[in-house]
Amino acid sequence: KRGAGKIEVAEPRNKLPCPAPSLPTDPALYSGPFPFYRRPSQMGYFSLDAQRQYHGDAHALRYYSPPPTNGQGPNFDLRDGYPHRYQPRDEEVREGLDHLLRWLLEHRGRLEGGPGWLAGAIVTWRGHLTKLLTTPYERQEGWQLAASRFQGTLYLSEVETPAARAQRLARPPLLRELMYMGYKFEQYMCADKPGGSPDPSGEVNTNVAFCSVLRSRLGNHPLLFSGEVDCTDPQALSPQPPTCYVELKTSKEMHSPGQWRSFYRHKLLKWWAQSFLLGVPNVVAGFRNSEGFVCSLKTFPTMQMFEHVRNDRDGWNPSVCMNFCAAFLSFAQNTVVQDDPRLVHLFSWEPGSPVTVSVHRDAPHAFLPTWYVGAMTQ
Ligand code: 0WD
Ligand code: CA
Repeated sequence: KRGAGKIEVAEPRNKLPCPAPSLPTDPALYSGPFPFYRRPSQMGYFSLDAQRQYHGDAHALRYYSPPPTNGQGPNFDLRDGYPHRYQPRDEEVREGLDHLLRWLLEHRGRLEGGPGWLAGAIVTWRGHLTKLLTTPYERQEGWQLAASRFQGTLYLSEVETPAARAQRLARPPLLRELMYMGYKFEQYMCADKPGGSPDPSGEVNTNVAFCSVLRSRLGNHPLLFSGEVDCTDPQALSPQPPTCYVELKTSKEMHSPGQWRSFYRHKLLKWWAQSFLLGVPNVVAGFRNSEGFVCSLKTFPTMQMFEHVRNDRDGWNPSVCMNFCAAFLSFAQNTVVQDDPRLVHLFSWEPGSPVTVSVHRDAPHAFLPTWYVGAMTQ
């Protein structure tokens, strides 16, 4: 039996219309004790090359290579190479879960967890779970998650909202350059070989990615998810993935206590959610000045991020994030009852409202590809 969520869904009463089920997102409703979250273990990995082609290897994994700490700090020009040495990924291509499904297809015969483990699991991208974790505190951007049940497994795949699409198509030039600068920072901090040196003279190609595939469990929900990993630290004290992984971020230099407070309340929440889910122990931030140069670095241990908001009335709470995510997963498990890869329950959320559901069949919302469904049915 699937676990019942903490959230009461109104029961249909005789002769009264049945209200459509929905899930509230107010933080106050989710402030119980921290739920069980299994230490994520890596089940495998894959790489996407410069043409965004899948490879079942780790060739795209890069190695953490920070600048020497001899007196002066770094001086990374994040705008260097823009736009001439920039190959951005084609964002019109809707990949859905495809790369993760290919990995799953190729490894389904030798998954740990025993026979039937996959049938009880939820399969998704880490980035989708990050959005669920931050939902109780999000005031700007809504989301849509498409869900299908197939051979027992619940698959969750994000759908770009019309508002997000409009924003992307109208992305101001300065924001485009800012996106480039985040990837450029990775290039300054990573080498292609362990012990090697970064080479910032090359192109920045955002098709290239190394993705880790992990197993975990939130409450009674077994999880199989994949997330993009920036680099591994060859000198990590615990060399076993995911604890050797490092997440790289850039942020605006801060000059006042108010700016730090706002950074802890908003940015650190997103950084925590993303890295905690995958078990990445450290986030290394490069702080850029108004000219786009990184002149200082700071390491934020994932498990210490909450300390910056623990005593802040307007801060965030990891328990709220995880309890809401668990409640959403229960809500989704209880809503998507029919096992049918062509049936989609679309969960939609906008800030200030509860999560609502609509039901669809086939295009444009169905996302499990026929090559996957066919091969799994053999
Ligand atoms: O098709 C899409 N709209 C998306 C594709 C949305 C989100 C992710 N993806 C892809 C990513 O490219 C990646 O290959 O899915 C894969 C796994 O992503 P994830 O780890 O689950 O996603 P998330 O945690 O949101 O992002 C991790 C990194 C980002 O790092 P930062 O430091 O910015 O959080 O994946 C990259 C980015 O480097 N990334 C993307 N790269 C190219 N295009 C995109 C994107 N749309 N989104 C995230
Ligand atoms: Ca990053």
